[in-house]
Amino acid sequence: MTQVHESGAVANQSNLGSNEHMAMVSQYSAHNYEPLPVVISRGEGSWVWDVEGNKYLDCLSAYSALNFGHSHEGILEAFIDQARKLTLTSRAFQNDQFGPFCEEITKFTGMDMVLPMNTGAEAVETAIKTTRKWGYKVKGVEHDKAQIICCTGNFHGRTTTVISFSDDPQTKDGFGPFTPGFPLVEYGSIDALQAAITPNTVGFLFEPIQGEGGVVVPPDGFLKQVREICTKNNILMIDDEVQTGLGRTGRRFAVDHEDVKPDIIIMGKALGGGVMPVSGIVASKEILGVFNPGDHGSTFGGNPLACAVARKAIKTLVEDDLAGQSDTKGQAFREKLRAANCSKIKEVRGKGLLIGIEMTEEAGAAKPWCKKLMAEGMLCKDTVENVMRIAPPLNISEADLDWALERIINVLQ
Ligand code: IF1
Repeated sequence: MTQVHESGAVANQSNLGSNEHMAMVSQYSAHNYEPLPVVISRGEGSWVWDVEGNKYLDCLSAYSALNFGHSHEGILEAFIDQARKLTLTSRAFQNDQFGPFCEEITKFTGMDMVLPMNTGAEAVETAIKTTRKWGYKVKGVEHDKAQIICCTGNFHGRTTTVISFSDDPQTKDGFGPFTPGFPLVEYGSIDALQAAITPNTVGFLFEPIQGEGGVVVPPDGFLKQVREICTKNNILMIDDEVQTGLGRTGRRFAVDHEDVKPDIIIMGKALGGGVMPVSGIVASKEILGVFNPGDHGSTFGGNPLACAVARKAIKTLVEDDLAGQSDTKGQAFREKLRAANCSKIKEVRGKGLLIGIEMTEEAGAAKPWCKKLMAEGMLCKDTVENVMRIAPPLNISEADLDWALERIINVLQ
């Protein structure tokens, strides 16, 4: 029997309740996550409904993959239209979405070329392979000696090479041996970066704001100084915008806050419009020119459905000025939250609608507060132990954002 909740949400057709769903997941899925106990069955805009019809405001946006919100009309239309025509050809053949996608995304990013992939980690791996190959073929670094400097507190994905340079024991435990060639420097320290450069250094990989590291914003001017050092030492500035890109921090890309142009921009998450995985890297012709046919690839990379969705996502981002919306709404939210003077909040930080709320010692870990907010109808996630991340869709209404602010203040006071 299908119950209809007062909100008008139609309960899950298969009639299984949340507990039954969670029991199935517990029995049949690896326990590589510990999700909040909410079983979502429908999403629209910034809101989702669970199988019992309860309504929640989504303030995680699938870790910034839902910058356009749930079931965005325009993106769904582009997705369905293309799906009815052509979904996949592999790169063994050409398709009529790939060329326009490449032209539009290179113009959008101000770069010469793109190499499309699917997930963020695949795009990070592609950036690593690109940088190493450029190091050998163009810079002339000794064979198999290339070094890419990375940052403490980094998160760039879960593949074995990418976790090789993580400094979070849990992401490495049990997964060795690891890939060499990734020295770590303190995030935000220009001196540490300068000191780590050797003749074998080919790149510096960084997040312009560290998401999982606790929404850590580097010192003002850091990105400009990184640009100068990379240029001076002929090493590639590799900007991981998988989470911070596409309007999340109040600019097209987080590096735009300092008008800095990296050598490689890594994109993912929201590039897929919230409907499918789309990622890729953009760079100059000199850099992406190192690839010859057969060097690198992917079954789904650059598929016509992904290209159609990504083209619509980029168009929507520009037409709806989602970066501007994110900037304005994020600033207002942080100011109002700071003005509330909640004693349990140590710091409110972030840019645009990538917001971190650091709890005080006595307030303790962030996770219990996320659970309390869930009981109030708002979904968010802790990042490091004591930081709550608030990252709603960029087109969230001011009223809904104020609604979230009210709940946070109520729960924390
Ligand atoms: C999980 C974190 C966020 C990313 C950056 C690359 C990737 C990510 C800056 C890889 C992915 C996701 C992965 C997801 C949770 C989430 C996350 F908590 F893991 F660290 F957002 F902060 N670069 N981040 O943030 O992209 O391969 O996942 O498409 O693994 O639990 P992906």
